[in-house]
Amino acid sequence: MIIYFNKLHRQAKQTQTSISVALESTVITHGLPRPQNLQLARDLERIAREHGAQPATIAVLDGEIRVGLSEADLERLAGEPNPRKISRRDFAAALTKKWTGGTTVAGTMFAAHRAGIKVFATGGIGGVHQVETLDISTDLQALADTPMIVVCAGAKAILDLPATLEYLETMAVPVIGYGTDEFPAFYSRRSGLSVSARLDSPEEVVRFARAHWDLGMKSAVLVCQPLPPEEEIPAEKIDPLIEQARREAHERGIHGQALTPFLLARLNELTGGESLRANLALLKNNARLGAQIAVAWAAAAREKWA
Ligand code: PSU
Ligand code: MN
Repeated sequence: MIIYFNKLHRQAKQTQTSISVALESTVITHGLPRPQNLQLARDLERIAREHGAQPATIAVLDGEIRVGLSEADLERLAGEPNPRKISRRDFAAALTKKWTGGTTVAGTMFAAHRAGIKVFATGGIGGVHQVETLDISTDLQALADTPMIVVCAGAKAILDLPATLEYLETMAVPVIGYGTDEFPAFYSRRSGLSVSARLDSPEEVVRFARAHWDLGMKSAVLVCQPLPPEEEIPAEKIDPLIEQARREAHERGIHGQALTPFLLARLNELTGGESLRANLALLKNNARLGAQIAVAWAAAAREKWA
């Protein structure tokens, strides 16, 4: 397997103590419009650094799995005319066919885990879609079998949230409310659904994850942070628009990999850009928390091996 690490991430693998936070790239290639996508990619890296962590944006460029991108790589990815959306099953195709594309939550976890990175920040995870056919994101399976801390703002109401949470329970993935007892619903801070535990600081998250893995668990720890209150879109406003976007996807026969990007883009139109602003704000919020958790993780590791 070919995984190209930049120098810092090679060190990360060797020492296990360097402070890295993984960032996904499907959000750059498929989740956000241009030029906001490139600006966001840069902002997330800057925020991670400002909070003491080394950002590792993960993507596939010309069939090479890259953990840590240069500024030129970011620019290229954000402007790529026909980028692929690369999830776990797609890596062999990406390598042999020399694809360029963004890695999903599941794809990013695959590469980050192999690079020895413990913490990953994203916007929203994929989940169980509300469609007639079976559509369950591989993100859920990746969370089931990859021991990493994943920071998100929950899953958005384009998904079947109760079914998504049931699946995570079946797969033994702890769903942590960060500063909340409720599962956040991406654009909304609340969903009426419970998390499995509440934690209130990066140090608590690290202690929890260590306990989870010391018990021999193989699953991820999913840390769900509600978006900032001033960015929230009330459920009464967003839910009917989500319903409309879903109906349109159905009418136009959009399904599979294309479904999530279509729903995100359509919601942005229907909300006049409000959903995009919320999305950008929560991504930044999560990059900050991811960096803080990575710093706390490294401090705990140093203590252990001192
Ligand atoms: N949620 C978002 N924005 C995104 C995605 C999810 O708010 O861009 C992306 C993530 O990369 C996630 C993927 O892993 O969509 C899920 O796609 P699917 O439902 O096809 O598994
Ligand atoms: Mn799907």
